[in-house]
Parts: sequence; C-alpha cells; structure tokens
Amino acid sequence: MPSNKSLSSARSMARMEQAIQNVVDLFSEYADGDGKLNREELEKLVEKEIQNPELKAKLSAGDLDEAMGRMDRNRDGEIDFKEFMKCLSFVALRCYCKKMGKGH
Ligand SMILES: [Ca+2]
Ligand SMILES: [Ca+2]
Repeated sequence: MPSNKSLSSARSMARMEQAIQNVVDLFSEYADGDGKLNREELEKLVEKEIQNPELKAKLSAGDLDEAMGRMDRNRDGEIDFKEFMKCLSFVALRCYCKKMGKGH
C-alpha cells in the first residue's frame, strides 16, 4: 500500500513553481555569476532561449540595443534580475492579451 512519505518526497514541482524556477535558473545561467546580463549575455539568451520568430525578430540585431536600452532602467549598462522581471512581465502580458483576443 502506498505511503504518504514517498508521496511528498517524490512530488514533482507544480507548474507555478516550475515556471518560477525556470526563470530564476535561466537568468542566473546567462548572467554568469555576477547577477547581471551584459549585452553579450543578453544576446546569447535571446539567441538560444527564444524561438517565437515574431519575438525573435523584434529582439535581433539592431533592435537588441534598443531592447537593452529599454530594459536597463537604472542605466548601468547591464540587466539585473529586477529589470529582467519587468521585461518578462511585459512580454507575458502581451502574450496573455493575445491569447484572450485583446490584440495589440
Ligand atoms: Ca554577467
Ligand atoms: Ca541595469
């Protein structure tokens, strides 16, 4: 008969926890130890972790400088986790609006 003990220890992460963990892991992996993404690191992240062609086109080449400028709120030339989260929530909101058919 199944034991409660194994249930709690073998539990896989819930979706919400998984989503949060993914974002934290993604950022820290690309920030490479110093807790901030410079332009080169941001470029790598966009290159490898974004597949949506529409989003990718927006962020590639020359637009990356613009995106970086918009994300870098405190103008220190790098993206910290807080700035990254702001950008992510903006993208998520747009994605949500699209899904709900509210366009633009
Ligand atoms: Ca870095
Ligand atoms: Ca910054």
